[in-house]
Amino acid sequence: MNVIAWKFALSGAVADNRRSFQRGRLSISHGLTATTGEFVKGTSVSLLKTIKKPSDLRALTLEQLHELADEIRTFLIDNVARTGGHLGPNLGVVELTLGIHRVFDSPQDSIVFDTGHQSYVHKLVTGRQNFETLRQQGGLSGYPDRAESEHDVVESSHASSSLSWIDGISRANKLMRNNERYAVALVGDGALTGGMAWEAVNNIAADKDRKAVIVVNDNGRSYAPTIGGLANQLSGLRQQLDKFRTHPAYETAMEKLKDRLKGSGPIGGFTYKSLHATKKGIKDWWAPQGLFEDLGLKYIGPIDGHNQRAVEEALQQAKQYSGPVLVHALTEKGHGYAPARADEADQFHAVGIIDPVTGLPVSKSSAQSWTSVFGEEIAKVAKERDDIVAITGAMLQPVGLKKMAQEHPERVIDVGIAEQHAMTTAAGLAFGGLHPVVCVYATFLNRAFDQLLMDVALHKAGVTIVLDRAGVTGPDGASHHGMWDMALTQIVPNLHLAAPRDATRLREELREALDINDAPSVVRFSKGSVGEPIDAIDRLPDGVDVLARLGDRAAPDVLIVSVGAMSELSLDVAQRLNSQGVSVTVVDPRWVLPMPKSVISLAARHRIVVCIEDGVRAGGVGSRLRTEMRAAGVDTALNEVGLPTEFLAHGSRAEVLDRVGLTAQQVARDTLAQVLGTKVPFARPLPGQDLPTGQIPKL
Ligand SMILES: Cc1ncc(C[n+]2csc(CCOP(=O)(O)OP(=O)(O)O)c2C)c(N)n1
Repeated sequence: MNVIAWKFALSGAVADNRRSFQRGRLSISHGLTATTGEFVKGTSVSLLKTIKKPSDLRALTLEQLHELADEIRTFLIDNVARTGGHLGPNLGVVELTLGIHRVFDSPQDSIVFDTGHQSYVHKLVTGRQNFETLRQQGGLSGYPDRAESEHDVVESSHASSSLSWIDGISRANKLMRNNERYAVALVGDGALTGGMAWEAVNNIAADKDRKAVIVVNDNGRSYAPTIGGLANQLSGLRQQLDKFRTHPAYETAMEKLKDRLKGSGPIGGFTYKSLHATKKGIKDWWAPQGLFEDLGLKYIGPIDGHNQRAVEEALQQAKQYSGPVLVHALTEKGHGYAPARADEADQFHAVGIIDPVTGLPVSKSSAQSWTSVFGEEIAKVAKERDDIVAITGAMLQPVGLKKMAQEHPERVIDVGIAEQHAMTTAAGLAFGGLHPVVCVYATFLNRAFDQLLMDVALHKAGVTIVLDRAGVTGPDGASHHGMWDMALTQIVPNLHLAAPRDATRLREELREALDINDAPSVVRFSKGSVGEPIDAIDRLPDGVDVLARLGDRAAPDVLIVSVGAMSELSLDVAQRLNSQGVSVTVVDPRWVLPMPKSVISLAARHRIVVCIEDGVRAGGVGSRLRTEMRAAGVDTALNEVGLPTEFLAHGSRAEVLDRVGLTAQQVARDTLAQVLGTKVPFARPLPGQDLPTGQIPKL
């Protein structure tokens, strides 16, 4: 029999959640003491299998709910270990998700998951229990997805937006007279560090008639511990929780007393005010309710987010309150799974394929990642230059800043999930004489575009922006491909943009970027392993690398302009074309902005230019090259090869590239047809050759 033994160390922080029971060969103990258990595959999710829709949850007893929560954790560990995914966050929201679905009525009530990486439990109780192909092409998305279920509302997965969503939904419900409908957001303490969340709270709180419920899933962590003033206050609170327990009876008694005193004349009113002040004083000392109540938002909590009864009582209370309300739940990321709890870095925020027993990766790639090349180099430069400071938006380790942070902690700044703030604070640091390096995933640059344009570029601030995970990323799907950055940055005056093709060029171009002190410089690179070095056969005086010259050098046909990580594919295309008698030059501009002059003059000497990039075609490098060529009077045909303006669903990087035709075979085929004059754009005819007779599309 296939037996998997797991160590469950259910180290719930809260004493009154302590329970221990034996079911089959699964032994789980919730509480302060860690225990171990064994799990027999296939026997442990029988109750979960009976849950087809949220209303099925309402028939369960509290004991059954506990059992279901354990089954869900078992299911998640077993399945996510095989596919990879966001394990820690989902283990932490089991009780909260069950509670929300029992108290509220989705899809009449809208449930919005901030960021959406913690929606696996929601998927399980809304009819989606096939996790075998999670995040794979054709399988379930790793985030909410409207195409999958009517219970999914928001699929954008860029953090801190959920409160704006429920502000809009609850306002619409009111205006449309859907007065019975609630809008509920589940938002992490990490996501609450984003400015958008506070803009939304300011609006939600202003309207007392809204049925808007904010459930804060406070686990003290983003990837790493959440930073900032709010986080410090919440962290102090967690330490106090064992001493001070909230109890709904406390609230109820206070409410009753309040009504009696208020209704009993001036003395009663005075006594109420004093009592109320005392209550607020005690609570404010250890709870952040003042923060929210000062904005006019009703605050409930803090509650133990792993105590099913407490969760549901708080949510019921929130539902009955006639106005916007915030429920503050304390949880643990990775709750119930010892390897996740023991993982200091990020408590299994996201894992690859792991051994469920040990939590260790099944196969450890020895290949070096782009991120680690950057991480090593920035740490080296930081040793050489005191003016280098790095900024991260709650992703210190994922963007490779760990080494620099260990060596120069004072020069690595985590600003929280606050990319807009990161960019402008960088402008301020540059003004103060430093050279800031803002490190974000390429997709999150979108958040900070105005700040890049108006605060950094307009003020000629020497800020370097390092974009990790640029291009097609794969399993995280539409919201996570880094495909917009090159189109966005094209329109920023004076911006310098580098797209290194390998580790050597990344180190080199990073250093070049750090020497630009009067304009923004961007260095963008892909996800995953960096691959073998691709050496140039020649470097032109303006820094452009020639990677290949194949065929007749006196009469070159095709100029391939390869952007960043597309060089391997570009060289493959060149070989395929050359085997058909086409002569090809392949160049890597290294810096695509400003566009090097040598690329324009090379374009003039070829019959067709093919620009290959893994960014969106519209407004991308190819389209910029066309503009620059035309401005220089060069009318050589140009084909922009890149990504369509579409939201590309999840799959592996290779599968997604194949879907959009970004393969060597397809590009070579198209280019050959263009050279032969059977596909537009037609290559310039050879001297003495007739104009192409290929089909011109009918418009
Ligand atoms: C705008 C934006 N920046 C960065 C990220 C990357 N990211 C995904 S989850 C996460 C941490 C979220 O922490 P929290 O909201 O507390 O949720 P938890 O994972 O703790 O459940 C970050 C930084 C993102 N999704 N969106």
